[in-house]
Order: sequence, then structure tokens, then C-alpha cells
Amino acid sequence: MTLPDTHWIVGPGALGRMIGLRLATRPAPPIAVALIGRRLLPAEQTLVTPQGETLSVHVTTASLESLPAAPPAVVHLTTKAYAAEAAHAALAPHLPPGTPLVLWQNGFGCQPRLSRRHDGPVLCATTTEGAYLEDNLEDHLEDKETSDTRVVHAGKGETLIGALEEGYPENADTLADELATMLTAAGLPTRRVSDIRQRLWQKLAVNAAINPLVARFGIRNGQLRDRPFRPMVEEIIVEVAGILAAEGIAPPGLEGRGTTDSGHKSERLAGWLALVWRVVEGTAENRASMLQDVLAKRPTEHEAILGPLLAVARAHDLATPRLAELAGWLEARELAGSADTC
Ligand code: KPL
Repeated sequence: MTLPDTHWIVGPGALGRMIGLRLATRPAPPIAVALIGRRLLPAEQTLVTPQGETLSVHVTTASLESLPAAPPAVVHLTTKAYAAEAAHAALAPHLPPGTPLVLWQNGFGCQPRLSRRHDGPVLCATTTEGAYLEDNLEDHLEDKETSDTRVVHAGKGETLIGALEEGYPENADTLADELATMLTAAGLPTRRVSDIRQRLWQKLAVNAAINPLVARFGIRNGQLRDRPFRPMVEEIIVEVAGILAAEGIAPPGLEGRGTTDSGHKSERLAGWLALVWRVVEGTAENRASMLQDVLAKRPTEHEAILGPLLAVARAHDLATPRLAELAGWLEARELAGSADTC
């Protein structure tokens, strides 16, 4: 399979736009990109690289109501998790059967459902690359419009890509390899993995330990290291570790260990603690995405992040007081029309 034609980026927020502009400004050959959102973006876009370089690029832009005439080579669905299925439903009737779909969502909600529903190969991707729309730099995000033309690729990370069901469909590995090569050449180091499900849950674990707490208390990630938050993070990690053991998910590097043995249990807990504190350390100055959503009075991704954990906990009768309290707060805020109930 070769992928020469246009890549559609559906949901061009910070991550989607960064991926699109990275592909479009890739040295020989650049990839044709269409940014497709709920509203039409300007065709003249600017990408600021982690090295501080400013790259200007002209891309096709379109809206979900008025899609480009030519079909895409690949669709990258980069909406927030809660918007992915509606965006896919709007898009699907206009896609030729067999169109490859890449899901870039956080959490573990829409991925299995869309992998079953989409008429074509589906890959999931997870990334530690950082990106923001320039105006998000402002201290007060409330009611602030984000930039329509400028995205900053802030932090260099790694992207993993793979199909949820190993070896299915048949061409999924080839497609994942081609996309990994293409993204790597565009400045986004990417690897195909055969255990993307594990990787998505691992990222979900980190997001669950950090995002709801920083959103609830309005703090930057680094403040989690201090009292009174540190013990709260640790209690959440204990809950998350128990749930993930029941789901058969181990922290990175400990995947081969059994999930029932008690020696392995403390090793796994230490692994989750180390992973979360490493991310907190590395993102200490950041406002996590969920906090940004709360400050901007947007919906959050709590259903995609906490929902799957609470569902597994219910199925295995595991107590989750901390996670349930945070999920309750995030739900109440949305029911109250995103009012600040802090
Ligand atoms: O992924 C993140 C986010 O902001 O959503 C980090 C910074 C890792 C916190 O969970």
C-alpha cells in the first residue's frame, strides 16, 4: 500500500493542526493535508517548531458540512475523545470503503467502538508530543479565543501506532509502518507497536492520575508533588493500579509480569508510581489539557479517561472512592453547564 494523496486531519485542535502542519512542511516530499473542522480555518497556517523556527504553509481547509471533493488517502481523527464518534458519523457516508482511519484520542472509549464500526483499516495512535494554539499561552484562558492560524509544537516526544486487534485487518501492519515512516520523516518520531491497547491504557493511567486532580484544584502539574496533593495522587495511583491489574495491564517495562502474584503487585504499583511522577516532573510547568478545558469552560475528556477505569472497577467490585469523587465533580460541572463548581 502507498499513501501518496491527501491526509485529512479531522478535528484540527492543537494536536491535529501540529500533525497536519508537520506533514505539510515535511522535507521532500511534503504531504498534501486538509484541515477539516466544524468551522473553516484560514488556509495560511504557521507552525512554530520546538527549535523556535517559524514555518508558514498553505493547506486546504474545509468543514464537515463541505468536505473536499477528492477522497483522502488517510483520515486522522484528532478531535477530543467525546467528539470522535459524532465526527466519524458525519464523515463516514462520504468516505470510500477501505479508507484508512487513525484515531488519536486519549482514553479508551471510542477506539474499540470505531475500530468495529469503520469500513476500513483502523489504527490507534498515542503521543507524548506537546502542542498548543498560541493564544493558550495567556494566563487567563476564560473566554479566550484560541489561535486560528498559529500552532506551537512545544515538546518533542514519541508517537506509537498500531491496530487494536493484532494482525487485523491484514494490511494494518504495513499501513502502520508506512505511517510511522511518514510521521518520523515529518519530525514526529513514530514506532509501530503490536500492543497499542496496553499503550493506550498506560497513557490513560497517567492521565487519570494527573488530569482530574489538577482540573479539580486549578493547579499546574508540578504542584501535585506538594502537600496536600501528593497523598491524593498516591491514593489515586493505588486505585488505578488495582483496576489495571484486573484488566491485565501492567506499567511500561513490566508487561511480562503476572497480574495476580503479590510480589509482582508491589512491583507494578512501584512502576505506576514511578511513571506518573516521571511525567509530573517532565510536565511540571504545564497546565494539563483537562485543566485547560475547565478554565475555558469546555467539556472535559473525563468519560474517556475515568469512564473505562470505573467500568472495570464495577465489573470486578473494586472500591474507587477517589476516582468516583473526581468523576462526580467533573460530571456535575458539565451538568451545571460547565459552571465553576470548585
Ligand atoms: O497528557 C497530559 C495532558 O495534559 O493531557 C499530561 C500533561 C501528561 C497530563 O496528564
